[in-house]
Amino acid sequence: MLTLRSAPPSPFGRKIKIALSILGLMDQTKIIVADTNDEKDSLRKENPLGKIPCLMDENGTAIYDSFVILDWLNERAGGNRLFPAHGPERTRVLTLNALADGMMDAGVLLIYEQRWREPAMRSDKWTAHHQAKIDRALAVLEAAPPKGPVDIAHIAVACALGYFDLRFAGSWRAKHPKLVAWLDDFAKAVPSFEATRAPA
Ligand SMILES: N[C@@H](CCC(=O)N[C@@H](CS)C(=O)NCC(=O)O)C(=O)O
Repeated sequence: MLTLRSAPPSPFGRKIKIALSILGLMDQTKIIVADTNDEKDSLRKENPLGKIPCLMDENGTAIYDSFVILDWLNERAGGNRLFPAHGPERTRVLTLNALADGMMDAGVLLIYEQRWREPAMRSDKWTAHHQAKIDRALAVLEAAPPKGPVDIAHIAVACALGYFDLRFAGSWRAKHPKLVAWLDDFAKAVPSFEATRAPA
């Protein structure tokens, strides 16, 4: 069995769960919820960075971060399933995936600003800096939502938007109607998106 350490709200972990489902590998995977705030959680031994997702293969070897896990799963499923093996299309898909991962990173940092810093230490400037990354990325995606068959970038964009729904009350929706429609279509085409929605 594979073991996935993750937690329901994690957008990076959600990408892995959706990929496992698409690749037909969910039956081979045990999911153990991790608490990144708990220093006694074995996660910090599995991934010294203390981050989720972290996947353990059958030998107990830890694989992280989310892109490396997806690359490993893609290989295990025979390759060429989540992203093209080579060429300009591979670069395009992986760049779009990086854009979506960056949106998630910025969103997670905004949440951590609230979670980890005392109110007096919080920086409006720093918050605006990260919010601007999200806003620019959303504008790019609204102008050109992901096209074609579901790939790693589609999964990542959907998980980023799902995270903004969960943590920021869907405030991205009002100004991005094409992305809203795109996410609806994605949810219909990929049932594991709904199945992996974190409770609010
Ligand atoms: N680059 C990492 C980012 C993962 C990440 O930021 N995970 C968050 C949860 S969504 C986490 O583990 N945070 C705990 C911490 O940073 O200590 C990946 O792609 O897997």
